[in-house]
Amino acid sequence: MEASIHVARRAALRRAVPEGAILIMGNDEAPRNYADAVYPFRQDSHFLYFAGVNHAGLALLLEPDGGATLFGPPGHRDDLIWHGPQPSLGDLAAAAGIDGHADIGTLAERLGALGDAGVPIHFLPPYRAQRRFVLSRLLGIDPREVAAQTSVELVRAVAAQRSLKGPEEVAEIEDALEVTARMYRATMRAAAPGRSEAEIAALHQAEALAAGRQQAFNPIVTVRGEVLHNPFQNGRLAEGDLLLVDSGAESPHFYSSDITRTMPVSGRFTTRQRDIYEVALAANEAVIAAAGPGVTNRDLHLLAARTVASGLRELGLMAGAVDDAVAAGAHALFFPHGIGHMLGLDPHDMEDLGDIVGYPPGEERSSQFGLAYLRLARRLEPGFVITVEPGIYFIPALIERWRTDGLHREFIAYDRVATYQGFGGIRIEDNVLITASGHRVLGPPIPKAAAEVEAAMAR
Ligand SMILES: [Mn+2]
Repeated sequence: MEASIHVARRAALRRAVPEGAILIMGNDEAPRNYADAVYPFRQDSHFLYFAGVNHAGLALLLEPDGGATLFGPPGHRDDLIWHGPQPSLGDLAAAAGIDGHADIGTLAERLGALGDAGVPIHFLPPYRAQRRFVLSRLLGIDPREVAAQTSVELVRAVAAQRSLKGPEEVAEIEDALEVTARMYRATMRAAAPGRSEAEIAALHQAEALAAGRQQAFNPIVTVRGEVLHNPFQNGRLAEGDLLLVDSGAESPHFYSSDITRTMPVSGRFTTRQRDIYEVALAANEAVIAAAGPGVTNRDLHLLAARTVASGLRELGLMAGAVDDAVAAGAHALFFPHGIGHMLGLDPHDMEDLGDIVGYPPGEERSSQFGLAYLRLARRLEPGFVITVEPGIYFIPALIERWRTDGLHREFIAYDRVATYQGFGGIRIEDNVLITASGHRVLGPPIPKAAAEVEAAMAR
């Protein structure tokens, strides 16, 4: 990205937080088992947003006088041998439009001098343990006090700024979605009885790897879609299974995409599968149609819940008045998670900043099962990018627990639900930009209607 973009972002942040110094830490390498064997490096998203530099061990300081300094390791004379020629710290600073740079070994002293002069130092909450200790050392505060001393003013400013995606950010997400669309088409072609989840997961990710892209998060590739965040890929695809895949490639500048599709392993939905699929699809489409500025995401969530409850009622799985069932939370037996979340540099954008991102001041998360998992409830604005991802699941342990506890007996047809044992789960997820006039579904179309999915699987 152009340095001018990062310069403008830093200037906007400075206007929102005019007093004090602002410290934005980059990520360090994370060792797997010893120092030199590391997990794939992922830069801190706030650091990417304000500096755009994809190197480990850096820190950005916005000085009280309006200047900026990039702090980083001075480098070792033998780096050339192990890592090849590297850009200097000055090169990295120049690429980000940052005028000053300094050895990171001097950062603690610099922060100490600011502190002594009574200058407040704003920093964001750490999400890695190692960062907590770095901040503790840099700022001279107890590690247990670091989270409490993070700057609410900075958190609010960063959340407000990063929530509104500029055209260059939307273009990045759509670039990621181009790759993600290829991943899904390849997977729909490949899914078949007898293949392993691991094999399908490998083919799925190969499209991104071959394009030089990382995954935005560990993909879910499972025939047990009712396990919402199933991290395992040790199953085998069998006739009659539904394969649920939830994944997304990253863009060249590390923006996320986040798509879910569910497909019949045999290549054709059974009547029972198609009936449930159509309900999930109706919820996905109703929410997308209603998405726009001024609507709250809580209302979109409840629209999805009503669509699910009404569809399941028609199939004889739920009973009673739909509005009453949704108000009571009975639909959450089948749709226990939220309708979606912000999407940007992170798949769950800025989740490290907490509910300030998804909830307006004074509004807390509901304690009701289901609604409690809604990550984004606030009123939508042009420039937000959100996911729309309703799902319908038959979770044996949850059904058993509710039935034993006698929960919502007036709304759930437990005897009929019992006949769906082993059905699995369906989720259909798209990425949507809120515009001034409504919304735009981002990226190229990815087969979604039941007939489109079947056609993409035809061999
Ligand atoms: Mn998602």
